[in-house]
Amino acid sequence: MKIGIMGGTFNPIHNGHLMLGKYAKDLFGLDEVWFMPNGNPPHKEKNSIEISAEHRAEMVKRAIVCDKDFVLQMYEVQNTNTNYSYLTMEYFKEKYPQCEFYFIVGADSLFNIEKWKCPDRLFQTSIMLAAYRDGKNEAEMMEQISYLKNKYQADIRLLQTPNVDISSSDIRLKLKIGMSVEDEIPNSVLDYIKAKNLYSVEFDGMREKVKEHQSGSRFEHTLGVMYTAAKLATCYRDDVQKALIAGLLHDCAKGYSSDDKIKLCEEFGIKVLDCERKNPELLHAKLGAHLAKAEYHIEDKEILDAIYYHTTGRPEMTMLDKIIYVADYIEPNRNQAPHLDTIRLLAYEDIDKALIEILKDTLDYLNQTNKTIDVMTEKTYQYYNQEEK
Ligand code: DGI
Ligand code: FE
Ligand code: FE
Repeated sequence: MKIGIMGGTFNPIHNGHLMLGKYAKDLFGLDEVWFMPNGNPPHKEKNSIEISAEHRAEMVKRAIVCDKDFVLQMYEVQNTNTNYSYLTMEYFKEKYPQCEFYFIVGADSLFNIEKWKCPDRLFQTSIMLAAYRDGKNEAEMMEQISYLKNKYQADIRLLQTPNVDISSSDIRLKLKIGMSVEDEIPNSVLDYIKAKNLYSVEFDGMREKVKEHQSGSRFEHTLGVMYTAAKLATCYRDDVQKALIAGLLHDCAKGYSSDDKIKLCEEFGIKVLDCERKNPELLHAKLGAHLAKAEYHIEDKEILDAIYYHTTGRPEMTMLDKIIYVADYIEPNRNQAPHLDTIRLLAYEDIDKALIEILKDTLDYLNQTNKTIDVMTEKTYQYYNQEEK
């Protein structure tokens, strides 16, 4: 019998894992693939919501009913002190001496496998299948494989898979915000997550309140900004929770008519500039910051400022200001603006450069459409363009 071993946290299991199992099975003629959730992962991700091994295993169980050759292997869940792969595999080897084991790892693992405990003993128990996605550093991978082969007499083979961009951490973020993950995990898993209320987070009723005040597509945009802001905050080590809340509330005043925006601003003592009177739409940012405080009880100045300046930016923006400004422009539902592909990549490499590109394109757009330019938009552009030089 040829047995594939897919170990992992499976927090939660997703279609990428299932596809990997299927490719391993088909390409290497495996008789079974054992999906093996780990009990207590040795290198646990910070801030990830704690989900018990039992829940993770139950999700795996529900996900793998799609294939009769997929098996839930509970060994590491039940043996909480035996999480080292080499020990698990030595145990299987002894218990099932007639079986040949194929240990499936992602490309990342191939590069840090020497940091695992006793990689030499792991290599002795199993053939390694290294998952490889099209177009990703093939040369580096081949080099690493031949290095490991020479050093450990390891049997390592490439497992070529299509490029699916699904990750458990991304799914957890989407579930937290309340975004759809239907294309990323099986329905059976999603039903379980909903029934047990795993991963979801309460935003103190703010999410529902914003939803009431926004059209369907505007609310989708709001969720997209939350999602992108959280990813940018993670990338730049900023506060993810603040980014989520600022994203949630940034357009909370968008729904009012132009007249109401002016009226409300006057009522709340928010000064209305000339250019804002001509383009009352601009006021939703200032009004939004006011409502965030008055109606949503947000006291945090950083969050309120990020909302206040989200349309025009300002000189000396905080990281949160930049995150909301950029996320607003690049969130997944946006598709009109020019250079979106470039700016989306740039945002995670150098947020200031992304900021300048967005300001530049916004000013171009405003000039082309003969719209009045807010002094603050102009100032922001001057400031950052100057900084760059
Ligand atoms: O509220 P959103 O549509 O999600 O995004 P936003 O708050 O950035 O507003 C975008 C609009 O604001 C976009 O059409 C460009 C416009 N805008 C940005 N800066 C200025 C501006 N409009 C005018 N008239 N003047 C500006 O300086
Ligand atoms: Fe806005
Ligand atoms: Fe917006």
